[in-house]
Amino acid sequence: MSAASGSDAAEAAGADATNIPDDHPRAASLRTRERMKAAVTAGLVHGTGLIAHGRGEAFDYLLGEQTPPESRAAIAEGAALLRQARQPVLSLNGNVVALAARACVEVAHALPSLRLEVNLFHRTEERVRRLVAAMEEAGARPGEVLGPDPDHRIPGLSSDRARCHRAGIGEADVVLVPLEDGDRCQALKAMGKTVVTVDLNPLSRTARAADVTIVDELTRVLPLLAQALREGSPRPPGFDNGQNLQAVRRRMAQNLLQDLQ
Ligand code: PTJ
Repeated sequence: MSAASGSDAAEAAGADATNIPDDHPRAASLRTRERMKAAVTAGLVHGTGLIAHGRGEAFDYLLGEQTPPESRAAIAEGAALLRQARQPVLSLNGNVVALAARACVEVAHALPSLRLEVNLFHRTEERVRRLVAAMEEAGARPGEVLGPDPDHRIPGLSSDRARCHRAGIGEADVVLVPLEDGDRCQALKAMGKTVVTVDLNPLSRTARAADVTIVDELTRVLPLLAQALREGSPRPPGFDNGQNLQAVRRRMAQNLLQDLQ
């Protein structure tokens, strides 16, 4: 499959791969799984991205598969920080592009100062090129997505994720890093940056280290975030990330304990 085929091709391959009946109670979730599998075949998602996706699904069960009020508050806070930023950046990995390329473009176009940058843990130049092509196929302007030919490093990170662009993550003051793998969040914080993350796991190192953690499913978050960026929603008074995370954990625990119908 050519690099230019991108996530639409992954979607098409996924849709063809299995016949999931519309009336299956988990049809939407099963289709997303097929899309992720196809995105691995298309060279967009790393194999371990499927494991990350499964972990996300498990936490989404605990959340009740809907956006809770705590996440709405975190989205409003994150949007306010991004709007105030001198140089905001949305960091893209394989899972993020496969799940939500168009929604990421929508977020970028809702805040024209925001830069898009592909930054990978399991970096290969081929996968970076494919992900940039998938973003362009989803509506990003040619050259809008940084990623190939990085000219900067995040200090204190030994993984390939350190390789980034000075004009993107390097000089960013606020970085939105969805589906993050932990150590980079701490490295970005050590550089003095403000980190906003989207992570269904409220216990993860990223969730606890970020300035704003949106505990919710990425494809539910991005349209709400784009709307908040466009409308300039007010900042929630006294937002505290630690308290917000605790409230989400409590909500998950209550969901686990409640009697099922
Ligand atoms: O494309 P690469 O090479 O940069 O690799 C990307 C992955 C995702 C493989 C890498 O960053 C990784 O291994 O991440 P982790 O450590 O598994 O963390 C991903 C986090 O995202 C986990 O805490 C999941 O619960 C969460 N997550 C998974 N899917 C979603 C999600 N959060 C929100 N929405 C989702 N759809």
